[in-house]
Amino acid sequence: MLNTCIFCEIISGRVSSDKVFDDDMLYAFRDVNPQSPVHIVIVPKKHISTLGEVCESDEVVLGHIQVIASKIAKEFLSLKNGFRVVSNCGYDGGQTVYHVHYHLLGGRVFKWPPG
Ligand code: DGP
Repeated sequence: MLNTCIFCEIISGRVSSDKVFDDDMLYAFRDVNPQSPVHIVIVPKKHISTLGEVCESDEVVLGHIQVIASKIAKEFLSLKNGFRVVSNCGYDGGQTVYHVHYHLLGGRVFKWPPG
């Protein structure tokens, strides 16, 4: 069986998604299983499996994701009281989709430490 990546399928449009933002480096869409009133997934268009696999050449796109997460939160979603950006890495980190992504969560107050 061919090993396909669900986020690559979403980025290509072969699998539908509720898109929030898109540019040449990244794609952002609403999570299918939201953990808060606002739950967006932001993914680099380049397939990188985990944060544990990134290299120096990925600095630009990973930095860009932080800037766009802030822009989406403030300008598109009006999360004026704050928000959380999380990237789960590997088994211990709770990662289930092995294409690097950042969760942008908002619309409620989050606890720390996370479970
Ligand atoms: P993580 O567990 O950190 O790897 O997060 C993966 C997230 O991706 C999880 O919150 C659910 C979301 N997700 C998985 N498959 C799909 C999908 O097909 N569509 C959408 N919109 N979200 C998905």
